Amino acid sequence: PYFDRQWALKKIEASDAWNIETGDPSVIIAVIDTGIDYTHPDISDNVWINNGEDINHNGRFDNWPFWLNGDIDWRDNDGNGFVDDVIGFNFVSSSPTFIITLPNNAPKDDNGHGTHCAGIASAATDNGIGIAGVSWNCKIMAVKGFDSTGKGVVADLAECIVYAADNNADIISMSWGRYSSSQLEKDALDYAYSKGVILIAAAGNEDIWSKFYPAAYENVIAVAASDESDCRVLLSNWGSNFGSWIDVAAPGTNILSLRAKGTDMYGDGAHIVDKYYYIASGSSMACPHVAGLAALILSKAQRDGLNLKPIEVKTILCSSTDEITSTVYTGVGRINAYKALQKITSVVASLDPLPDEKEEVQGEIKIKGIAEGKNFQQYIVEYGKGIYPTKWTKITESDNPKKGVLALWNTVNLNDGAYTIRLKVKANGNSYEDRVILVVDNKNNTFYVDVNGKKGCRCIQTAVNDAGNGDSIYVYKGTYYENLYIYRSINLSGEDRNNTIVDGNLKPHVVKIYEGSKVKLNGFKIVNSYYSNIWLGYSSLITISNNIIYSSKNSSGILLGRSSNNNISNNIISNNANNGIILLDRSSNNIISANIISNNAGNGILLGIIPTSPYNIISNNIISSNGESGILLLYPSGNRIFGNTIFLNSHSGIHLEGGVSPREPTEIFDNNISHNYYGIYAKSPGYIIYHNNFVNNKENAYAVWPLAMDNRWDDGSMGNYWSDYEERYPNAKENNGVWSIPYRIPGKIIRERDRYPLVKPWKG
Ligand SMILES: [Ca+2]
Ligand SMILES: [Ca+2]
Ligand SMILES: [Ca+2]
Ligand SMILES: [Ca+2]
Repeated sequence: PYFDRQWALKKIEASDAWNIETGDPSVIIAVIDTGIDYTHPDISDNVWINNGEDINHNGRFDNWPFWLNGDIDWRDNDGNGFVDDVIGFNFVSSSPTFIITLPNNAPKDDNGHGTHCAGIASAATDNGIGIAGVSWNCKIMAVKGFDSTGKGVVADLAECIVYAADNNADIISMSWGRYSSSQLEKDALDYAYSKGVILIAAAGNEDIWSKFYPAAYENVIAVAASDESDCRVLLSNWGSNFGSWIDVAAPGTNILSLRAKGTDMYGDGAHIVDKYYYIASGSSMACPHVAGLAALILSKAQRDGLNLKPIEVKTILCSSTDEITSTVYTGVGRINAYKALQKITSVVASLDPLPDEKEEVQGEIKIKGIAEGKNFQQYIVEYGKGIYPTKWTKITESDNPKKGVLALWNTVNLNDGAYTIRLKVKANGNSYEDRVILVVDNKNNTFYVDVNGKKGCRCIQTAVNDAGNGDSIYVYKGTYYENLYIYRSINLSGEDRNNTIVDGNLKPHVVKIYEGSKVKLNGFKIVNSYYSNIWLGYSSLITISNNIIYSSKNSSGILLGRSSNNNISNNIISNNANNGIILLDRSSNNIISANIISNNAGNGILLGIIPTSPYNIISNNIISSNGESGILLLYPSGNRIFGNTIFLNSHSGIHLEGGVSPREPTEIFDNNISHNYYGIYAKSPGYIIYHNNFVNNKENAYAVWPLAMDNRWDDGSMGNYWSDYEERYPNAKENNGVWSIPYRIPGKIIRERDRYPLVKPWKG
């Protein structure tokens, strides 16, 4: 009944595929996740049963004690080492409890994620109710490695993998991961792989190039998320990860599947459909589509008398895709079930990994891999320019199967840039393939980008993909609707910062520099991100200069996280929905100078939040008319803030917030601060503030009791200029350029005072 709402199944041509194969109950998909609601009417018939533990022999899991004729007897009846694992097992390390209870290891889904994924792969289908799974009859083994909050630890997950492999799972579906690899987890996966288990995992949703594990291990099929138009998912608030390590894409937006009883993954009630169903998005949902298809492939192969190895299943999956649209690599294409089921045979087309797009290659390259199979006819190795080539050039071909070096490829006389290598294996009258992408960089050169495609390529990201370390990109005037990902050391310049416009189309970021170094970005107008216009994460030695950074919808002009030793200068940063520039999470030793930062709805510059951002220099900026303060400092240590002109900000010129003494004082000097509500609003201790001119602010200074203390308001002999001094201390006498009576900072704290207030404004 819901089939019309399952766009993903139509996209992968599931109906035609089901005319060939609907899945055999002997094929088992282990879903390692938050468990499964095995009572859900749309999956209960497809839940794997461990017959040895089904002690009432009814083919169902009856999760109550044997004395009530259930399956629970607190014994390991089948001797596999696990008690009462009737449909799988709960590996979540249970927290110690003082109430002694008998263990119940049922992998119940208390989160909803696992049931949703299981339904996508193999909901009971054609039973007159609910949704269709990719496979109709294959069994789901419920292996719980994540708790109700979605947290899981590697040790538990490794146990989950080994359990699935030891209990005859054919496929393991893993809709989860993290950005670090683990030897323990890899060993578990290698063990499963050696037993012939097909391993499939989600690529992650952070819209970045970084490897996400377990998807990124070599023996695991990495699945990115695509949308209804067969584009890599890039929405306002998330995007599928990408990169040469991705194998295939599969549908991953607005996927209708099962809702585990009592759960609401997004917690907003809005994604629940008719009580038993749920709409969710992410590469988590893409992954079980591939797992379900792998189950169909195995089922059909079984009927054909074939026992396929994981690498053969992967070959079929990757050789039957439809084209995907993406400016960054998102796998060979989007899976197609119907095409896959027409290509079932025992063939391997597999290329070994080459240096990925973060590295570069030079000279002659050995292309290694495997080209073999039943009724083998021929293999061809070819290359094409770019990440989704339309033209291919043959490197070599052979009528003999081979394992090892398949071809030698000399890149010396090629133009530098990104290339795709494709291995085609012809066997059984069909064609099979694998691809790798790499970047050839034999020389330093400049790539040109032109919106009309006359003087260069049309798309900036294409040039970024082509550029090796040290290369340059020159972008002619025009408006480019792009979201750029920069990860090599390149010099990116626009022809004219008023008219070379990169418009982010309200997608997450316009320019994302993640784990980057020595990137130069200048001469652009960068507008219309959903989050920050420029995002620097874990990056250093980046120079951002002479740009206009304008109108981020929900966040800041420039956001730095964990990024140090960068230089941001001579930019105009205005009209952003939050801060002009924000430094977070140990971003240190950055220089922010000579920018104009105005009309942002939040603060001009925010240095913030524990862990603090130390040792930055903020100098010679013009910071005006921002909706909050000119500069907001939260717990900063050892920063230097000088030479700035700060005026007409709604709250304060400089706002010191956070009641903890810094390890090293931040110095604030030589600034001109005028026409703000507060010139300086001090709500924290330990600053040194001198040689500033506080002129005609509604309140030139205010110290908040009891947090502002031990601030020093002079350099030992000279303090600051306060335009309201004389009206407050009419009897003061001049004494060598300073007034004879200290300037007490307004507020309840008597000790906060400028001992040497200046008679005349300070002039640098
Ligand atoms: Ca039973
Ligand atoms: Ca057992
Ligand atoms: Ca038992
Ligand atoms: Ca180059």
